[in-house]
Amino acid sequence: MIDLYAAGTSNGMRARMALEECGLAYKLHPIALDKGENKTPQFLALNPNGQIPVIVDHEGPGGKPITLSQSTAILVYCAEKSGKLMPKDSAARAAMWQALMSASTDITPTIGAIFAVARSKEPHAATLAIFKDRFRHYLKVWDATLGRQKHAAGDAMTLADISLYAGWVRIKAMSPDVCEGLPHLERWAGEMAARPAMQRATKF
Ligand SMILES: N[C@@H](CCC(=O)N[C@@H](CS)C(=O)NCC(=O)O)C(=O)O
Repeated sequence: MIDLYAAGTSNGMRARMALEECGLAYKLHPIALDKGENKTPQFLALNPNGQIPVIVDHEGPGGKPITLSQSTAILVYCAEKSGKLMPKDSAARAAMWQALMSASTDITPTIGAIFAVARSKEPHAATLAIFKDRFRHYLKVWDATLGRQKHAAGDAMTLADISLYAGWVRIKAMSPDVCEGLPHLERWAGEMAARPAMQRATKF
């Protein structure tokens, strides 16, 4: 059994999506970020950064418990444990890493920047515009990619789809204006949304 500590943010959903899609048994422990539940001594013992998501796999490598933070590390851990969502073929695997990194290290931090500026006491319009433009550029490139192929990294569903979809769900809910006019992304997101594992993973 795996314990998952998470909230319904893109990073939290990303970890839960991986557990669900990989079919790994887990128990969700919701963490209320607005109440500071991520800053308690018990939580900081799991992740000194005080951030979700965190998993504790009581039957980790070698049968020993393992505690893991960083949503993308959790994605890779789930894929390796289950043998799912990471292509075996070297070229397909390289394509997966590229798409996964784009979703996790371009898309997700830009979402974080947009939310941080928008929620600040004195939101700076020009700074917000820079991050929204950057985000929009990434989405247009993803839209073109998904016009050529079924999934984020090619024909098969991989971890990259999970990472990208978690970001998409979050930004679509919070800032739908940035997501307009992207038909191929919408087609892909509709297919992702239809997956029962995704439906379970996005309900917090
Ligand atoms: N790079 C980390 C980022 C984790 C992160 O930023 N978590 C946010 C929620 S999405 C959080 O816990 N924020 C609360 C805080 O920093 O106080 C990951 O991918 O897991």
